[in-house]
Amino acid sequence: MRRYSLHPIHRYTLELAAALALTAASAVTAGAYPPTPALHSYLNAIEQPTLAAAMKAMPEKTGGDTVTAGDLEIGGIWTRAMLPGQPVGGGYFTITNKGESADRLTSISTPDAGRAEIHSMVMKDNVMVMRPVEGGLDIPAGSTVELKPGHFHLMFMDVKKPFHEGDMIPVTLEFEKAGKVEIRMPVEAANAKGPHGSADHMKMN
Ligand SMILES: [Cu+2]
Repeated sequence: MRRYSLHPIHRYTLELAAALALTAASAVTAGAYPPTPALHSYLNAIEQPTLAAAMKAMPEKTGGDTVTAGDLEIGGIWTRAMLPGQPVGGGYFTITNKGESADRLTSISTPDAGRAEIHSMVMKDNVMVMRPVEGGLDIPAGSTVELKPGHFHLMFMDVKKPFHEGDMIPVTLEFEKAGKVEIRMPVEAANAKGPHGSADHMKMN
């Protein structure tokens, strides 16, 4: 007989509680419609400790999803909230090339910005300035390339609506070999230094 650490019915309750909490939270945040009476009675039926346990059991997210495309693994994905009227912003992630041949990130697009470029930081007259990376960003075989503040980064320009903390920005990356890869960038606080849950992020708090 198989032993469960939690009786199946309790596990189900936990999952249900978590799902309902998320549904209720997004319904309230979206403001599109109020939580339905049925949802209310479900929530009332769930004991507070159960709900708290369910919330606690959910894993901490670090920079959204990790996306695999061929030999490439993209993780630590994040972007930053913008101030009202700020038309540009950076995008960050880490690309690991587990393959035997180099690839190259050639273009970026998102419905949330008019334009997106890959930038590097270079010294010019003793000042660090941003520059578009000509011909794309090389991802050498067996290496990891980090896009982070002060280094390589994506630059979103002509942003239609300032990115808001908690939003997800859909971005299409295009690689020479791996082709088109869809990622979702979680929007962190305007003063964040790294993806949620990372050491850099912790230092800020
Ligand atoms: Cu830039």
